Amino acid sequence: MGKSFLNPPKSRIILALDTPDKRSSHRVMEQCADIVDAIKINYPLVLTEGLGFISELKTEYGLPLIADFKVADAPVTNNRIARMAKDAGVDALMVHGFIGADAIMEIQEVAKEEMGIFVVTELTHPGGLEFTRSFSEPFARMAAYLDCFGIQAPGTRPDRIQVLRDTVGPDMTIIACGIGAQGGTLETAVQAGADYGIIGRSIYEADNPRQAAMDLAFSEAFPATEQTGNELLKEVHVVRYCSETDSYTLRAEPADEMRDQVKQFVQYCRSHGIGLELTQSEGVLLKKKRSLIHVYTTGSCLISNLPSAAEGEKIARDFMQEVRTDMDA
Ligand code: BMP
Repeated sequence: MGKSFLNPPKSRIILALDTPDKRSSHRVMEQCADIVDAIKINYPLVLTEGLGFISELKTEYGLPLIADFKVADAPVTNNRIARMAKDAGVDALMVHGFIGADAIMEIQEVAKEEMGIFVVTELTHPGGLEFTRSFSEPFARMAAYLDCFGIQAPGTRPDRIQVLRDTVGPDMTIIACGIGAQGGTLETAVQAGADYGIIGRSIYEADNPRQAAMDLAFSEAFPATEQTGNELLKEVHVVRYCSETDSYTLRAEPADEMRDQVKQFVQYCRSHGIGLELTQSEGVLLKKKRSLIHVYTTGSCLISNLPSAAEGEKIARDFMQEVRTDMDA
């Protein structure tokens, strides 16, 4: 495997810093720099603030920086763009796959060992299905053959991430766009084979970008139970954030010593007509304020319709306490 141009994944968030200007960018970065793994910067911000802002961000926050310039031109122009990006201190440059192997190799010549190349494969929006879908596997195969640092994949389509991971093998870095505002989730993207998720609006448009980044971070990095530390819950993590309804879905696993009690509780609810009975294997559905807890017969819980991850964690804890009290009685 070649040089890595990014830090090892922690939160697995690459922040799409698509903020309108320097001031708003610094406001978000000051809150999130210690949570996100890297920054991705796109044309609008660079066109507003200039390439010098890339160096400023790098000096200020010390994070790897990806330039999402989706380079897609004749080699003479691609090379100039790549050189300017490299001189500005960019760590990795995004280029379109459709420019072909020779053009990508020329960009690699410019980048040398100082800048990684991410090849864009399949776009996340519905139009991405029209054309890019048909070519995403050949693009990925080409990127692997040319030994590029990584590929972009659609976080909105985990099944496609899986196909692309199978195509490039285990070592290439996959960054998945479309997490959060476009409907993808970091958990499913990572499970499908992505290394990092690119998240923009769900963080920088949030009232509290820091909290949003913490909530969206990959659960292994910031497990909610680590913060609450209690013997009722083994694990709580966000599995989905819906930007349209601004609501969260969490999965909660009872502590090992609680699991049998939760299983018994499901049977108790079913035999006493409590909650909404689902089929035998699916457990019971319980309404808690404006949220729903789906308690599976295995004891696992899926809590949906939540205004925040913190609220979900509280509901999970209260629920486990209720189970313990009822089952002990
Ligand atoms: P947001 O999380 O706000 O949807 O931002 C996604 C970012 O990823 C944007 O910078 C966008 O240009 C980029 N992106 C994308 O959304 N879909 C793609 O297929 C490729 C992208 O680079």
